[in-house]
Amino acid sequence: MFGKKKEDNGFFTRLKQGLSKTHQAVTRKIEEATIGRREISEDVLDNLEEALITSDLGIATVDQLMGTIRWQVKRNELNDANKIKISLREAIREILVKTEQPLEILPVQKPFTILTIGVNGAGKTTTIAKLAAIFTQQGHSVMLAAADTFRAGAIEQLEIWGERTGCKVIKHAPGSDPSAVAFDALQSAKAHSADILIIDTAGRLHTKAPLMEELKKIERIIAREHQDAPHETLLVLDATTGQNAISQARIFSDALKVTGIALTKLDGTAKGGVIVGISDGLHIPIRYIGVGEKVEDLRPFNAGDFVDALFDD
Ligand SMILES: Nc1nc2c(ncn2[C@@H]2O[C@H](COP(=O)(O)OP(=O)(O)OP(=O)(O)O)[C@@H](O)[C@H]2O)c(=O)[nH]1
Ligand SMILES: [Mg+2]
Repeated sequence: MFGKKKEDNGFFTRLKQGLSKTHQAVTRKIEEATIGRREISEDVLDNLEEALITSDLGIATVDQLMGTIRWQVKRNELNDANKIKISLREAIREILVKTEQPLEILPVQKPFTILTIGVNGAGKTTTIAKLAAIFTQQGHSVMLAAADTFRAGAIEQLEIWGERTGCKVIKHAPGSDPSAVAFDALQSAKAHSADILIIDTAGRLHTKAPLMEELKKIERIIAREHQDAPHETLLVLDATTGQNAISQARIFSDALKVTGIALTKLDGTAKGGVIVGISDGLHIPIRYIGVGEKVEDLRPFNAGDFVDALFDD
């Protein structure tokens, strides 16, 4: 196992460092609730339940996990409080593994088109830059569409990343129609035979209906102009927003066909447990996780590594 981690260019170490606050929040509380108790009393179970709720796992998920624990206690399969951590770890791994579905760049008619959406500041543009670097390294040609025409400086921000990653950026003037940018970018990517087109969009509150309509329009235009596109609608969620990330995901996926999630900013937050609630409650593949601001800090989501980083000391 160590060999695998070593080959990982230190990402496992960064993942572990990034998750250290969540690790502390989750495991310390579980340990406080369980370690040194010989019997599993109602008290221990109540404390454990509270520990999980305050670790941002979400009520429904905690109910389910506690149901399993209580069942195991009842059947005498769990007769030692110290074993609770092991049982929880396995139950959490089982939840996470269901949404471990890395994004595959399918051999579709070019370009494979990725529409990126999410609330303000979630990490969309940074994630696009990181993806551009990953895909370019894999030998794909990548183009970017600056369809965030709303926020001042958004186009320049994407252009800087385009320069750094060597990807062409298609843009219009600030304030222009984002779906027109998406349309042009698609034509240009086809003309250049680009493998992948990634479309940046303006951050929007999921509660603002006209802005959601604007996103739907982009989705419609891409679908009309290109077969089976968008091939991926990637919702970027900020882990530091905790349970709010789950309600964002519900509202965005009511409006658009969200096919994948990138969960950013898992570093520096104690709310990383939210990934379990996202996995359990939404059934949308978690494609990537972000544990830092650097390009190499975005990685395909791997449930096993995540659980190891979360529980191991
Ligand atoms: N620590 C940390 N910071 C991140 C991560 N991902 C993004 N950020 C930071 O979050 C901030 C916002 O990122 P952006 O990519 O501009 O977010 P956005 O969703 O495009 O924002 P808008 O365009 O305003 O909607 C930046 O300072 C990023 O460096 C991450 O995984 N970890
Ligand atoms: Mg942005």
